[in-house]
Amino acid sequence: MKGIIFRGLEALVIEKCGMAAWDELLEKNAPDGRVYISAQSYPDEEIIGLAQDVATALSMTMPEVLKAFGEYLFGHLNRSHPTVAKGFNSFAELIMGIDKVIHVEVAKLYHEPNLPEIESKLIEDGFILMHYRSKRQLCMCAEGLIYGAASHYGIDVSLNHVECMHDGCDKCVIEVKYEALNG
Ligand code: MNH
Ligand code: ZN
Repeated sequence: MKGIIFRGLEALVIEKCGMAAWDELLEKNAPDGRVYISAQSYPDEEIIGLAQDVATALSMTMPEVLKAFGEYLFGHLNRSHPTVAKGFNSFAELIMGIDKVIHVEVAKLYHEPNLPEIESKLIEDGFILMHYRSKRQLCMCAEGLIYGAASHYGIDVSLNHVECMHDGCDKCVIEVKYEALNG
């Protein structure tokens, strides 16, 4: 996982719980002297460990933490790469462009990123069906990112996770229903 994702979690934890809390989490879950550099890769287990301890500290479940993190992460990614989302005029366009536009750009900017496969299909105005596949199984993070995108465009969204890799399915299927304000 790229450092930029860890930096997002770091910013969220520091904002909500303070610097001391983050230092403690880091000490427990990362090698001594760890500093996350956005473009560098770090073990996936490290972010899972950090998120797990955030969950324990806040009496939240792991899916709840990943979802809250994903929501925050959208703004974080957007601040780091302000031109990427500017290319989309609506929430729906952005969601339709995750795999073929956003993550294609990401693959140009980062060396060997580990990205999920995301297929979005516009079923009708206000309804997108999303397929998510990744060996990291961060589908709750994807849900959070979708909520973050919705709040960026000021629209209402409701998600229905109808199939999940965590239940043994080969992919996650997420129904994305959004308030159609001109698409
Ligand atoms: Mn994107 C990783 C989904 C928007 C840049 N992205 C991930 C992951 C998910 C994801 C889930 C975690 C890896 C995995 O599941 O295997 N991303 C989304 C969704 C949206 C999205 C659902 C919009 C909604 N992502 C964006 C935007 C940017 C971006 C906007 C940047 C401008 N994403 C990234 C980067 C990674 C990532 C960078 C990290 C890749 C890596 O760790 O190697
Ligand atoms: Zn899932």
